[in-house]
Amino acid sequence: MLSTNIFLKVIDRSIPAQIVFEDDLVLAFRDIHPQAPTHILIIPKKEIPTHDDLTEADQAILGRMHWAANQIAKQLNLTDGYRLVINCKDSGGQTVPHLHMHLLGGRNLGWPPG
Ligand code: IU
Repeated sequence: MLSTNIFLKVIDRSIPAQIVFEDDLVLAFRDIHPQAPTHILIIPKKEIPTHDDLTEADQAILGRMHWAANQIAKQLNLTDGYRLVINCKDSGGQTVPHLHMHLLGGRNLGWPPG
């Protein structure tokens, strides 16, 4: 079940977050319940609830989210590799209704995911 959109409060700075990257389209911050030594969430500043809600006009945002992941991985020295994950809606394990990409690294990640 999707909860309320707490990430809007991270964007407007009404709740604190450890921000590691920001530009005009995206914001990235440390996950409060990290699943790996490095666990970052990369979100669009535009309100997009889920991956399923993307439109053709959002392609630049998606591209920027991946570019941010590339830059953050370098910034945080994830030289051995990392994983990018987008959970979509209830069956995909999404709990916060604002599109977000997980960047996980710093340990060997198992496959398949749970
Ligand atoms: P999910 O893909 O929707 O399941 O991921 C949501 C993530 O948001 C999850 O890893 C939470 O730990 C994380 N998170 C957070 O970093 N800060 C918050 O205030 C809340 C959730 I609520």
